[in-house]
Amino acid sequence: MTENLVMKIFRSHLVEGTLKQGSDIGLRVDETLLQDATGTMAALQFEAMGIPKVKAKRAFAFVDHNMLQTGFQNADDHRFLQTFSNKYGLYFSKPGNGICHQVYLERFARPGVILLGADSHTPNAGATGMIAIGAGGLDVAVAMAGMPYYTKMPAIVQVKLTGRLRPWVASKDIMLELLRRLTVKGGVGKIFEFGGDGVKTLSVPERATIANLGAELGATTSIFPSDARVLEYFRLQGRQKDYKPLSADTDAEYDEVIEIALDKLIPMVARPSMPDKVVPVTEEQGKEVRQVCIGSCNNSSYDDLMLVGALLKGRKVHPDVSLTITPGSKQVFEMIAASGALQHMISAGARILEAACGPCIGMGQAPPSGSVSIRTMNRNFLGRSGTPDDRVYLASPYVATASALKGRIYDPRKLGPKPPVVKKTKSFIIDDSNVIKPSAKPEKVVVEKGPNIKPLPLRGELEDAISSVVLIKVGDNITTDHIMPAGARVLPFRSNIPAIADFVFFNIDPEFPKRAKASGGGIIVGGSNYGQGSSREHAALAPMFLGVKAVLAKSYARIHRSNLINFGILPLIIKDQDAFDSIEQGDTIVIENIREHIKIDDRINVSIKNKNKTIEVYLDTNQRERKILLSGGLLNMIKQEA
Ligand code: MIC
Ligand code: SF4
Repeated sequence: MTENLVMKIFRSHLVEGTLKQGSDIGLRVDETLLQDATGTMAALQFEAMGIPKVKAKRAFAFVDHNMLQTGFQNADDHRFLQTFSNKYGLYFSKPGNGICHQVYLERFARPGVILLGADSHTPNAGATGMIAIGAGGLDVAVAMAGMPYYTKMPAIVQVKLTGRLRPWVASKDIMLELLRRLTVKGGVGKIFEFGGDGVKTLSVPERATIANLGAELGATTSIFPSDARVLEYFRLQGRQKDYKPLSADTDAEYDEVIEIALDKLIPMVARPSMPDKVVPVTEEQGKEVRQVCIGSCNNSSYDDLMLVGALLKGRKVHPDVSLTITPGSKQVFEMIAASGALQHMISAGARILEAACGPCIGMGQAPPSGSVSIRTMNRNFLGRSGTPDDRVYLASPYVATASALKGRIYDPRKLGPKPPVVKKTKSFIIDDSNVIKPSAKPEKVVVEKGPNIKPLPLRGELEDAISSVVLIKVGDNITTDHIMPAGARVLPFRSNIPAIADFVFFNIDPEFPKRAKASGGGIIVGGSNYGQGSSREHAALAPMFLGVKAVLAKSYARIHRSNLINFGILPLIIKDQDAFDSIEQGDTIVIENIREHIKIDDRINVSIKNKNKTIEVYLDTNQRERKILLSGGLLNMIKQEA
């Protein structure tokens, strides 16, 4: 039987179900990844399970998001994660060691492995022929405890790449093209497996940029074969022993095939404020630029930054532009310093930031009001930069650097026939001293919890009837950044749900938390692809804390839907447009006999009491999800089962 690559890895990890598209499956998870912004909650949840040591083969915790230390909160979170990791058996990557996805790719990724990470860009590691999936923190905590990851078997789409990229066109442009074609919901319920002749022209860091951006399509993950390019990368990292060849069989079948001719692509940009608003750079050129940010887990590899250094060499950043450069890891930082590229950057006038997420998550470097910021990042959701009326464009390092030099959105092809040639490195600087191994005497380790780390809120069992007011009605493609903003002001409260709850929907409707508290909770109404983007489960936990009982939306993004269920919020689906149109903010929604409905039937009658109207909604859950909902959340269910 011929098999594609995804099937091969899934088959060797399948513990429940059959690999039929749409079926519910359980997968054994080999490794887990936490970062500080989602990891402290996951750590509290793991502790609540009462298990003495992680059972995953390898578990990691990285500090890369909450790096501004304007108060004690973030530093306390770092200490909590470090001592937690020491005690429970996780490898701990210290602040300054780099962005979780870049460090994992450099030092730990291996073909054939399944990684579950509490961050939506976990698929980055798919560049090395492994399955890396982003999930909510609680799902990752459960995997740390040795339990499987449950999901619906996705459709497997082959993305067939042909030819070779032309000069000044980057791997970023391949994904911008896919986002242009498929939109931010085009990948929901799908895995993208890259194949075709063009694959071998792409290095591992280029592949990582692509796999990483698959998150913006809503895909479960993306994967490349493990081939000679992976071996080459592992050699440079001194870990050829981690290599094994792994690819699809010839004539393997896919649920769908998409073709991209690499030599037809041109430099592109995603316009404000959605990653799928993609146009050729030529359509936007000439627009004044006030800020350029190079970095994030999407484009901060050694190759990316060496290129930027070469482009900046002997030139000066435009007087009206603030250019920031964020290396992806300590390794990248050391290498650009040793090679001289860092000096070219500094001398050109760039502002060099520490190896972390930084501007990507609004941790500083908010751009001036209403101005254009070009970023090599993966998300340009309105306000994510920290400036409410930002105009953030996403682009490749070529476009970003050219625009920083010219002060306008600039087509890099006008800089010359070819970009400068960057000398290839013979080996990376290898130093894992910033990754702390778990303690050999865990019983002696005391987990340090500062005053900002508040106990986990839980809800009781699911009630049998809901009578609640519609607190807000929002449109399509609402992101978890809209529901639960990040940034320098809010991120310090990631371990403190009562405090962070005051920021729910802050950028859309700052009165939301007050209203929710005043009416003792309520209902959220959303459009399609509700909850896309970040995996942050705070976008479910904080509404739960405010008493939100249900969301009524046209459709959901995968991770957020699971997070809602994990915290006992009903993710109800409205299929009928008239029904959707008839609900307004302030309406009173009554749902009766919920427990019975969940047990026997997925169709539920909902009455809009003040309008004397009844509409139908659907739950579309599997048995396990129903059990979680009836228990009032996944932690409750695990406790009951124990
Ligand atoms: C993001 O890129 O939005 C984040 C910040 O990395 C999130 C995780 C978080 O909110 O902590 C993600 O992608 O899941
Ligand atoms: Fe960090 Fe940005 Fe990557 Fe999220 S997308 S992990 S915030 S660098």
